[in-house]
Amino acid sequence: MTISIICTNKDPLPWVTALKELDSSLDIQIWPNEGRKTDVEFALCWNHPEGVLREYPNLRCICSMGAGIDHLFNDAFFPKELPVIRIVDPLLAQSMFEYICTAVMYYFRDLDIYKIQQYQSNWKQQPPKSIAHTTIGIMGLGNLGKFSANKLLDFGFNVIGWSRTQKSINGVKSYAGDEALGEFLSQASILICLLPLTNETRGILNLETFNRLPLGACLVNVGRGEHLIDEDLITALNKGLLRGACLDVFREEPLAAQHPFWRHNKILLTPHCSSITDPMSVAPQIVENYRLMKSGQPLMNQVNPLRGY
Ligand code: NDP
Ligand code: OXD
Repeated sequence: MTISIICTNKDPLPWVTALKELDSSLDIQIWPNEGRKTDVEFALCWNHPEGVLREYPNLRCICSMGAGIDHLFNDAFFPKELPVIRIVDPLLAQSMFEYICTAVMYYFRDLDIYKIQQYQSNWKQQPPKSIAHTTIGIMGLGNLGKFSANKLLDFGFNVIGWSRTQKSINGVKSYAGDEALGEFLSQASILICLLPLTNETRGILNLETFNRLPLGACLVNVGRGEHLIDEDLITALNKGLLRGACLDVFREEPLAAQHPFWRHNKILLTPHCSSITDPMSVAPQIVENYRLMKSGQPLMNQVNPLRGY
């Protein structure tokens, strides 16, 4: 029985080390240099080449190396009959919160405005704001969104969240479903996208959405690049509908050198680094799932293929 690590833009070696440290008897191979493809029963994947998973006739389980699984379902030849599992990890949630908190504070303390003033040698104090009167709207109250919502609440922000189903999180007003989206958006002066990419959420960050936010709201997109309509963001920023956007994810990664986001003075961008899976932290859940698979027991963190997340 072999575990194959199939990834194109991640270094597989730290994953091999972390897994072997837990169980030195594991047979771990790295795509495309596995011995016999017929031995592979468990695939650990990140941006695998399209169709490659069809080369393993005895594959029994596919595990994402991150929280998101859209990179798997993007493959037109994905073996839909196999169970898919993903990463749910407290360190990933903490790291995502650190990024979101930094972005929120950047806008809350007007650092974007002071940066522009600095280039103009403009010594001007912005009016102070109250944390309790600043509303942070989080789209997606799952593993990552809920964690950040609770932490931002501890800072004193007014936190509201939007999800598919109603949530009960102490202190966080929950909005659910398409019919509640407008009411949710109308209050969010900083909007954070932590949704998974599905047919329902693709393109959700569009001009109509931006028009429903309070005038001059800020956007933080840490979900996926395809949540955002790029041209609509530029329009909203240029018209002043939005004050600024902090983007960590893009339709095409790495972002092409000629993309207008690089040079837009109201955009702060980072290279998909808001929360990077730590192999040491997640190796125990992967090994545990591998054992569960071998013994035919229910897997942890299994994705619902019908929902798409
Ligand atoms: P979860 O599956 O735990 O949570 C997803 C949340 O989104 C749930 O609350 C779900 O609602 C909600 N949701 C899904 N579809 C809809 C919809 N149509 N309308 C409203 N709400 C919806 O995911 P995680 O929190 O673990 O991760 C979220 C995403 O964050 C990942 O899929 C990935 O894209 C991104 N990510 C980005 C990283 C980065 O470095 N930039 C790192 C890690 C993750 P409900 O609870 O009701 O089902
Ligand atoms: C993830 C990611 O989904 O890194 O974990 O984007």
